[in-house]
Amino acid sequence: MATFMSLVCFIGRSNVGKSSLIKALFSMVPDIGVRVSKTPGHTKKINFFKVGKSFTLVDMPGYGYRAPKDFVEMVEAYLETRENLRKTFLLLDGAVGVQKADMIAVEMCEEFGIPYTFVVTKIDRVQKGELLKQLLQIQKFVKKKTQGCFPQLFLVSSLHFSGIHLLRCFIAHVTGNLYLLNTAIKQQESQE
Ligand SMILES: Nc1nc2c(ncn2[C@@H]2O[C@H](COP(=O)(O)OP(=O)(O)OP(=O)(O)O)[C@@H](O)[C@H]2O)c(=O)[nH]1
Ligand SMILES: [Mg+2]
Repeated sequence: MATFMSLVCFIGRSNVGKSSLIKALFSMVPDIGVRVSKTPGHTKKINFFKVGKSFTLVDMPGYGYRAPKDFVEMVEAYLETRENLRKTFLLLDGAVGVQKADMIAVEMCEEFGIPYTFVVTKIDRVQKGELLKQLLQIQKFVKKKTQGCFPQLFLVSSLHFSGIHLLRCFIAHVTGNLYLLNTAIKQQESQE
């Protein structure tokens, strides 16, 4: 039944790359239809993408610049009541790390005891030294300021598909779908 389907949710500042990440993660599912835009604040509503009968992905509107005015009410009400939410991925831009606006999402997850994980995005755009500096700061933040945050960071570039497969496996794992992912990979390999 749809209401008991596992959910994974993607949240982060406007333009951080939420919709692009969902698109990259599910490039194997051609009709998923995620929309990406150069204009921050593109995703205004909570969007749901059902992945077969296995689970549903939730693309949240961004917060911060050009966020919908009712962001907190809308997202908080949603996250608070979802018992089947397996994981919330909180996206951080690799160039800037944790920003003031991210505290809205961190506090929401901590307050409601929502299991969440940081994903560092757009790593193709950041120089290695700068990225390392941001990663160390994020790790320090996770250790000192959070309780419910998964300690492992995921690094991704949706443009170059870096780190995408590892995150796919993690999502399959947290939603209990590793078997399905393996089957999909084998099917794809046999078609190549
Ligand atoms: N270089 C690079 N650009 C990216 C990457 N991911 C996203 N972008 C670009 O960043 C911009 C915003 O991407 P979206 O995926 O729409 O961001 P969003 O977080 O969904 O934005 P809102 O819906 O407005 O909150 C687009 O121009 C993307 O092409 C990446 O990994 N590398
Ligand atoms: Mg979006």
